[in-house]
Parts: sequence; C-alpha cells; structure tokens
Amino acid sequence: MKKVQTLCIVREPQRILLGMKKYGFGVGRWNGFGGKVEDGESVSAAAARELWEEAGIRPLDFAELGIIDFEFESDPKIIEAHIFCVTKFEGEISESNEMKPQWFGVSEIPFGKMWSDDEYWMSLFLEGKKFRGKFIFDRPSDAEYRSKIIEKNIHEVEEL
Ligand code: 6OG
Repeated sequence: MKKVQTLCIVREPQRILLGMKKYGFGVGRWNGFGGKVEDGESVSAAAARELWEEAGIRPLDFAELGIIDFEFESDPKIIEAHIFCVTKFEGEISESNEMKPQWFGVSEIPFGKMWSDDEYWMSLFLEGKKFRGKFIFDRPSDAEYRSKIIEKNIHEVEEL
C-alpha cells in the first residue's frame, strides 16, 4: 500500500525554514511541513494546504525537487514523499498545534535532530537538483529515537 505525502521546505539564499513536530509521527524532530494528500487533491495542492495549516503561509513560488519512498522493516506500507522547495510565500510564519517553525542557516541544519534520511538528500535540495530515492528504516523516529537506515538509495534525476 502506498501513502502519498508532501514535504515543503522554504528556501532563502542563506537559510531554510523547518518545523519542530509537536506530536504524532516524527515527534521531537525538525522537518519540512507537510502531510497526507487527500482523495481527489493534487499533490501540489496538498503541499500548499499543509504549509498553510502547519506554518500559516501560502506558497507563491514552489518547485517539486524530490520523490522518496520510505519504508519500515516489517511494515508493508510505503510512504511516497514529494519534496517541494518554496522560494516565495505570503503571510506571517506562525506556530500551529502541529509544528513550531524556525529558520536555520544553510550551514547550521540540525541533522542530528532530523529524520536520518535528510542528510543524504539535503545537499541536492540546496543545489536545486532533482532527486529520487528509497530508504528502509528499522522503526520510526521520535524525540528519543532516531531511525536507523537499513537500506538507502538516492540519486539525481533529470526529470521527476
Ligand atoms: P503527518 O503523518 O504528520 O505527516 N515524512 C518524512 N520526512 C522525512 N524527512 N523522513 C521520513 O522518513 C518521513 N516520513 C514522513 C512527510 C508526516 C510528514 O513527515 C514527512 C510529512 O510531511 C520516514 O501528517
């Protein structure tokens, strides 16, 4: 079974916007903003909706840069995450019940407190390259436990 999800990272030349996940899946980790694509909704519409719900801003300019499949050992579900780079937005960045937003300098990204896949694709993302990949983890991350990668594959592509 595949679950399609979105992940938006706001990018300025020298910094990126991440959010601290306040509850649920991935709690206690910094990540982009996103969630499940609803029935009948396009992936980009879902990305924009989730950014609005979780960070209080609307994307004016954004590009899809990556698609990564995430799996966990002994769980047949596959998360197909669509990763977007937002370069222009409107509204005031604000904390939601799900996420606490914060800017990080591009050389101060808190990889140790993020999902363990991020360090393998962030450099491609920051260079504006397109990429595809697949990660298999032992079990989900939370505030205390950072998932271990069992298998990984990440590569640049011409087109998604
Ligand atoms: P909700 O289930 O809270 O949305 N997501 C992941 N992000 C990273 N970096 N690594 C993963 O490895 C991820 N799995 C899911 C997609 C979950 C949010 O977390 C992202 C969504 O933005 C397993 O609605």
